This record gives sequence, C-alpha cells and structure tokens, in this order.
Amino acid sequence: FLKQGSTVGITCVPFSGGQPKGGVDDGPVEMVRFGILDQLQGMGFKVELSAGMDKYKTMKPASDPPIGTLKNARYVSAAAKRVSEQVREHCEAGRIAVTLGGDHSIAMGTLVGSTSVYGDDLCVIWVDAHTDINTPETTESGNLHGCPLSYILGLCGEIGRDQPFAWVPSGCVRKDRLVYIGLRDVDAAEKVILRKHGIKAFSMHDVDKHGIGRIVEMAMDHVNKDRTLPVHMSFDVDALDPSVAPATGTPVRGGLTFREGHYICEAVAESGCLVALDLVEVNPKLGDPESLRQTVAVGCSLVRCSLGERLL
Ligand code: B3U
Ligand code: MN
Ligand code: MN
Repeated sequence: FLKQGSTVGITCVPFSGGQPKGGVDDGPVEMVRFGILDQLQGMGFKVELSAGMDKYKTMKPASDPPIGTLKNARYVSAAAKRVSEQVREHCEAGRIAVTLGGDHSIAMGTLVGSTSVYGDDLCVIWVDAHTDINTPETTESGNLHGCPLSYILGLCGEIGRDQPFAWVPSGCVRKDRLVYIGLRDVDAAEKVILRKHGIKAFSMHDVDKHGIGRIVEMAMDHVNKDRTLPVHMSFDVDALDPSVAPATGTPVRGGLTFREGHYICEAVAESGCLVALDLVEVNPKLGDPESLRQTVAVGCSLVRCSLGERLL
C-alpha cells in the first residue's frame, strides 16, 4: 500500500467539539504552518489536500442540547460525517489518507471512511493513553472523544444507534482487528468492555515489560498475522509522555518516550500495510510557546515516520 511515488491525501479537521478545551481545532493549521505538506513532498509523495477545511468551524448547530450525558452530539456527528466522506475519497483514489485533528472524536469519521473502502479487512492500531471506547451509556464526562470506538465496533445501546449517529455503520471494524498501544488511563466501565469483548490491549506496563519492539510485533501479529491486510493507525499524541508532547488536552504521565512513539510509526511504515493515519489531540493553545513548538514538531515527525521517513 505504501509505495514510493504514492499520493498522500491530507484531511485537516479543525474540530474541538468532542471535548471541552478550545485550541485543539488549531492543531492542523499549526502542523501545516510547521511544514508537514512540504516535508511529505520532500519525501517524494504527491500531496493532495482536501478542500474546505474552514467549513468545520461553521458546522456547529444553533441548538445542540445534551443527549443523555453526551455533549455536542449533533456537532460531532456532522463533522465526523464530513470527515468520513473526505477520507473515503482519498482511500477510493488509492491515496494514503492522513487526517490531522482535531480531537479524537473525528476518528469516528476516519474509520467509517477507510472501512467503506477496505471493508472489515481493515486493521486498527490505536495508540493512546486512553481507550476511547465509552458508550453513550458508560461515559461519565459526556465527551465524545472518549467514545468513538464504541460506535465503530457496534457496542452502543439504543441511544448510540439512533440520531444523530444513525449514519455510522455500527460494527464496521471487527473487534479482533483492533489493538491498543500505550494505555494508562482507562475508565472502570471501559475495562469491563475490553474484557467482555476480548479486545487486545497493550498498556504502558506491557511496554515496560516487553520493550516497544516486541509490543509492536505482538500487536501486528494479533491483527495482521501475515502482514497482508490494510492498516489504519489512529495516533493520539497524548500516548506520548507529557514531557515529549505537553500541548494536549488530557496529558497523563508515564507515557511513551520520543523514541517509543517513533518506533511504532517506523515499524508500521516498514510493514508496508498503512492505508490511513490519524494524528490527533495536538492543542497549540495549551502551555507555553516552547511546549507548542515541541508538540507540533513531534506530531509532524510521527506523520513522516509513519510514511516511511528513514533514519539512515
Ligand atoms: N475516559 C475519559 C477520559 C478521556 C478519554 N479520552 C480522553 N480523555 N482524552 C472520558 O472522558 O471518556
Ligand atoms: Mn484518544
Ligand atoms: Mn488520549
């Protein structure tokens, strides 16, 4: 899938409605300002940018009252639906779909987009401090960036399948084709969901125990034994330790080192299976200018490594 001279289809999603902190909607523009488009061109890719990124800012409905505990459900739904269409276009055209967020609720859209083309062959590597698998019934915060996978895997009860999310093909990703790396802040109800459905997860404890090399190999073995299936990696920058990526909404200490984060991306690139990548939760408004620069730089660097930038 990842070939020299391939085209990368970039979707910028300046969206923050899946959580309460402003600023994460400036993530994509800061990464573009840092030069991610030129950097990918410099690596030999053709780069195609989805049009109309400013439209996301105008999609907020006039009225969006809570649905149960869920906040901004109509806004999140509308944005994610548009993301799904833009990602689908890139995948249909055979481009590697790179989505720059924005908060992680937009992955509801990226995964609907990629599975609409690759079907249930699609494997998902979710790199995050969090599992983002709360259902509308279990979420305590009501923030939809903590919920996208419950919709995608088809784990929601009634509310989740109803409006405004009725457009999400519930169960479009198979539970045995999802694997997590980097977990260290998982709600009690989410732990129950992981156990009940036998979802494979590597926490920071596992990374410490086995080393990142073994972890990525075990993760790949779980979802993609023969290394022939398409892979969608959804990388939440808060998977990295806050000392490496401080400018993010919900930093949790004890995260991946700079090298561990990059190693995951390099190994996924090396597999040659990557068809889609999300890089989310960069919030340039949090922290001092140096935290901002550092986090934006590491975000761009993870994208380049996932697309095969080599050290030597
Ligand atoms: N699990 C909590 C916290 C959380 C999830 N994702 C982030 N934070 N970034 C929740 O709100 O669902
Ligand atoms: Mn996340
Ligand atoms: Mn997270």
